Amino acid sequence: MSVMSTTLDTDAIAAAQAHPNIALIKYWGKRDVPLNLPVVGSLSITLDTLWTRTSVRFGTDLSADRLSLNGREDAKQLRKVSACLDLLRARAGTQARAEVVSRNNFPTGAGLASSASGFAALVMAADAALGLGLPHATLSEFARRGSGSASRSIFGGYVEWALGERADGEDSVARPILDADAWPLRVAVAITSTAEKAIGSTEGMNRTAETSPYQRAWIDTQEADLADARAAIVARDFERLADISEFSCLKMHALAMAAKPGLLYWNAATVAAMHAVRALRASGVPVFFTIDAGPQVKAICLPEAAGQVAAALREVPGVLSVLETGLGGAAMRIPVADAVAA
Ligand code: 2P0
Repeated sequence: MSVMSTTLDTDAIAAAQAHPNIALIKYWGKRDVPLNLPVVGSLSITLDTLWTRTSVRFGTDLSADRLSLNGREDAKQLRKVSACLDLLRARAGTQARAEVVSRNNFPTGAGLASSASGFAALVMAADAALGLGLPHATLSEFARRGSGSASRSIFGGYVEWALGERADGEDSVARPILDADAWPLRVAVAITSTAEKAIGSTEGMNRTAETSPYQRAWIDTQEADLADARAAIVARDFERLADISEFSCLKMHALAMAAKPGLLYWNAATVAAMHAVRALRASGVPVFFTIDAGPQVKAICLPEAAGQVAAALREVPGVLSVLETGLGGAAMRIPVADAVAA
């Protein structure tokens, strides 16, 4: 591999946008914690209305990396951001520090996967700023190092993150399996709390792996779930995707609840919203739920049911608000002005 010169243009700056994704077949558990290598493959949908926009400027005038997240310096996330940028700096043969400005148009840290869109936008912007032009598979690998689910937000529509076999993780990357336009499902996100979650995903996964008696069964049954979901997506079989997605969601939460001490990401409104979705489906509405490491309920439905699903969720006691979105595209470069605009 050729190593580029260590001198940078003074305007080594670029920006990118990425969307959060929601796993239908869940990622939970790491076989390698520093590399974020999963114990299972996973499958997700990328959203459209929600985004992270990030600009990255590499400058020889900077003595340390800096991160502004939603208008505030963020020291907590900086270490992970620096480690992720190091991967791109190594490819570019530069030591230059970076100034990162990032913002989300949705609540951070409340189970809406801001780390997924965040690290996907970061690596795409840094790749452009350094003029690397790395393949999307490599961007997915680097985004995964920041946060596992970020590997999937490099791509749009329906996306699968492969388990991989290699110890270095080069084959544990995501790939698109169907475009959003080919099956434009809709998503209603019922927000039941805007508080930061008490137990982060990494800690939750590690505790689960160490203490849950269901860990082995979780690993052993995932491949069949992935195959089922893939087949449902290829056939545009909503009922089949609904069944396997709710199964994977409840199985992941059962696994985590059986950790010591048990992880309970739901509140009363979460459970009420799950029942509301089940009642809708029982009455013939094409909708199912999924829930991640937080209390929000994501209801996925066919387009014609979107209005009814959102209205029903708004009626659920304890639901604070409902975000409506469709499926979105891949992470992409955007003008720097668009990333930093107020
Ligand atoms: C997922 N979640 O597949 C699963 C389902 C939450 C529940 O990926 O430790 O923020 O950074 O790799 O990606 C959230 O975990 O965790 C997640 P790290 P990440 O979407």
